[in-house]
Amino acid sequence: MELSRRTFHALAGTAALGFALTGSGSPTSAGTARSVPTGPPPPVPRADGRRHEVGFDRYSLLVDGRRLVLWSGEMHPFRLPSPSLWRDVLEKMRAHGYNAVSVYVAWNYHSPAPGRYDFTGVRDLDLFLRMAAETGLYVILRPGPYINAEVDAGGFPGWLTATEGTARTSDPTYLRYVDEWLSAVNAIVAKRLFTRGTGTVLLYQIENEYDAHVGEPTGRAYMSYLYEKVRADGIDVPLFHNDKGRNGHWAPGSFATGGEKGRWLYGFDGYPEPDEVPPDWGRFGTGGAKGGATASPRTPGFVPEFGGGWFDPWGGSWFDGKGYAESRRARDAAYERRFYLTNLANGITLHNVYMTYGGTSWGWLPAPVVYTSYDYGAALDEARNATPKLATMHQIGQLLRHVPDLAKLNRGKAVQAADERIKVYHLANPDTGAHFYLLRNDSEETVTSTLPDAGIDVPVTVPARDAKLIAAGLRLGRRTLVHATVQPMLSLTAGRQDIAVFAGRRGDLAQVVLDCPDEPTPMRLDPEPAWAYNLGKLYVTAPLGVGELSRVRIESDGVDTPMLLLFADDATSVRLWPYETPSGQLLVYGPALLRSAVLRGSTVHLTGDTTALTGLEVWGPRGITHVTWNGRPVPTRISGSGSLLALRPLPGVARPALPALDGWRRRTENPEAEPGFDDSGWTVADKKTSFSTTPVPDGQPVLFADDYGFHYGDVWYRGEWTGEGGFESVSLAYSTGTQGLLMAWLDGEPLGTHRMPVPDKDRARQGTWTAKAAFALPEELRKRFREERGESGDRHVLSVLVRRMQHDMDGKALDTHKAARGLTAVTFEGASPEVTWRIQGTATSDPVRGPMNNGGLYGERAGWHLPEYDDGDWKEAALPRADRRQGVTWYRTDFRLDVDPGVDASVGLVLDDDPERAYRVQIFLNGWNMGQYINDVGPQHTFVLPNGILRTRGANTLALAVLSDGTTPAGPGAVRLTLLGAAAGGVPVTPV
Ligand code: IPT
Repeated sequence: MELSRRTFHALAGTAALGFALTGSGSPTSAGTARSVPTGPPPPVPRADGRRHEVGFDRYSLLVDGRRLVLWSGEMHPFRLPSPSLWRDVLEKMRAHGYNAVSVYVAWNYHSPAPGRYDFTGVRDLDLFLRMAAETGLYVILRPGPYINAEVDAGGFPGWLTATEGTARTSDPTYLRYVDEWLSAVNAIVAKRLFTRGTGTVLLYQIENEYDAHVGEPTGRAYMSYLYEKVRADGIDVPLFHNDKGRNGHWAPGSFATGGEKGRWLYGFDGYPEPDEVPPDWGRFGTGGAKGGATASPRTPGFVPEFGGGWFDPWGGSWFDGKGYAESRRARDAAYERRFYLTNLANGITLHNVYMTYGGTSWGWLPAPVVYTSYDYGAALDEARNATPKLATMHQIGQLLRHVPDLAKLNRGKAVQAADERIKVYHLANPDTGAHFYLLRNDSEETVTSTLPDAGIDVPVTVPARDAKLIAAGLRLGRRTLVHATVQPMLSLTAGRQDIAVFAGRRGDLAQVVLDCPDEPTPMRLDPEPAWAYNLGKLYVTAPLGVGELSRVRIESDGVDTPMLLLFADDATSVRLWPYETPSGQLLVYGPALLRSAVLRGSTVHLTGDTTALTGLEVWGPRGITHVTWNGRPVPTRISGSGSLLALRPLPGVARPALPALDGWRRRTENPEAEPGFDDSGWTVADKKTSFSTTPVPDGQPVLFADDYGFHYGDVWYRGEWTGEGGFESVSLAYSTGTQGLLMAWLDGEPLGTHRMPVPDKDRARQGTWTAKAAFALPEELRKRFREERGESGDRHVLSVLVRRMQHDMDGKALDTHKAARGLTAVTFEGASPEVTWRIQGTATSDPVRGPMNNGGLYGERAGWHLPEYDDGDWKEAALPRADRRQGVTWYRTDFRLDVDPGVDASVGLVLDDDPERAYRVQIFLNGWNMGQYINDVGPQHTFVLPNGILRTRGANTLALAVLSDGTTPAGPGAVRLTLLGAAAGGVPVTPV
């Protein structure tokens, strides 16, 4: 195609006029600086059998001497109880540009009792680490011992709440247990270290946001102890701690680190509110808590946790959870760009987004503050679907991977935008001559401005409360970018051509200027782009999002390799998949996900997902002539852009049909309320002392459930006495987390239900969830007792069920996880009977589903939640129900699914009813406790059922344990399955 001003005008129309004609500015010095050619991206980490060196300087990590920017996402294997699906999430992260995954390991999840540690099944840490290595992701491992993480007791095992000593200090008893835990974890991790070539564990965190004993001997001794312990266990990768804010806590030198230099990183966490101006951390920013200097000048900028969403509390009262759609709206894709790009502009080169996949706090895992879903408003939702927030992550992740210039940045000379509403950060790589300008718009309007100080006199648009990173003087393959008005996304070489991708918002105008000493021959492959050549520069413009992908090919400009420029809006950018193979780089365009690419002979074998009919286009190494998709040959032709282009679109997905849930069977329980119930096997509650932070009331036995080995879920008490039974009233003091409750019966007659009131904010923060339930003796019982008066030897039983919810977290290292759970004191008015208390919680810890699957309901103790339980003698029941009853009623049904094996269907269970009805439901799918629904509290109505636990081809058993307080009619109301996502593709799922 001919190249001239005339061509340009003809093609570009008015859109780009101002650009080419005013584009006189040979921009900055940077634009013309000779930059060094870019090489291939850093190797994808694998368990490759070789030794590796992991070091760092003040700019970045150095892996085998090569700079690495860590772009990591947090997921918690314990929040996805189906190992096959770990792979799904990991592959999605890897494909979307992450190069690392950060994981907490929760002590409580693995340890049902002191000395017992279980890493099998859904708890198989080694399997997770192997999968991460197979996927090509580095791992940041965070085993606590304390993790916070909105899990029960912040990750401390229930049994630790009943032990001596103060947790999170150098207390010897506590440290003895810590040793047990770390020895167990480290035995697995030491075999999966990247340094050894047997895994990809790259960094290891000790403790979590520990700011209680900073500068105190116990704090220093504790941190030093953890450090030495982890080193002694053979963990030789850099260690770090996540400072709660940029306070400089636990910076290098603040405690004994074994005298090792360069083995301890400083990191800090950040969870800014969406309406905040993104904070400057210091190194490159103009402000900063430490007067512009970094808290740790010799280590690279590191945020081990940066908010990728936020957790949501239970509904009702002042904390008022609104559901995760709100979380995702408040911290949307633009939030991510504004905050994360500001982080990069502040010199952060190790960046982990908490959460990237939030998952499910199933069973009794959630801390009192949260309900079952831990979706977090993350980039990948709880049902494993991509959300629009992934576009930000994808674009930045690919950029960091493919543009190594970003790994070593200094602050450049101050640059101001023509429009002062745009804040500019100017960064420069001292070695390559590349310059980056972060343009941030904190205003409420879209702003279009030039950057005359940087020689960029074409207008750059930044939408309201958004940000954009633009580059100048950047080497793209064999050419140099003078500058561009949109963000570069990647640069790679596929076979005979260099490819550069630019991405941005739909409707933005991309204007890209390339150095071209010789007048090139551009070729427009899609209708939108236009160009002009002037004084050694090629000006290309393309409006984003008018079509899908816009392609321009440049050749004959004196460079022997042609270059392909691709322009994508957000929606298109997330369908562009770079992939590295041993024979070279690939770029695939079209499908919803690319999981893998393998070259064999002249064929490239691709696997991945489609969610709708889609085209497929592959740019790859020389000699590739054939393509397969998920094992099937795809007929292609060679396109004008040098790709292999599918002749026909790939099919989308047929959405599987889900059955209605009917055929329910029903059975009531709580025989524990009956006086004649045999409780001889229960534990006598007669202890006199406790290590709980809750005082033992004078003259009463310890009633705290944890002291008797019952750590999770519901707990029953039976107080028995003989003698004249009459009393005026009984006061039951109890302690639970949020949404706890207590119900009581005397001699089989209901006394009533008491719900834990929500304390004021301060008390709630301190974890003070205690109340007294006072029940007066009902008239019938009074009468009965009057009649019985004098007949000595009468036996009375006070039965109490406490839904105690979970242990508090211990964020401030005050042992708040040791606050009692269950009954705490019982006092009678009008009598003083001699009561013998017995207590019963979980029967035995489920060896497969783990210690947090079950509480102590009768049905749970009798296995009513299990698929193998025979409910043949239960009564048939139709939903919805409206029963008024204090106590526990179970509903069971079976259903079959027949999802095509090639389809990844993500299924949820929805419960709905009149919100006035006071009842709650524990949901058991095939025996697994998938969470708790509280009908009159909310906000959660949909519960994700992970495949593997859910049999997508075969029979499933659903059991609902309904706890109703008798003050209103109780359901279940509507109960149905819902399809939360469907893709053709997916990972093979092994039943759990
Ligand atoms: C930070 C914790 O480190 C993490 O475990 C999690 O609890 C997260 O917060 C919130 O989801 S603590 C910080 C917000 C004070």
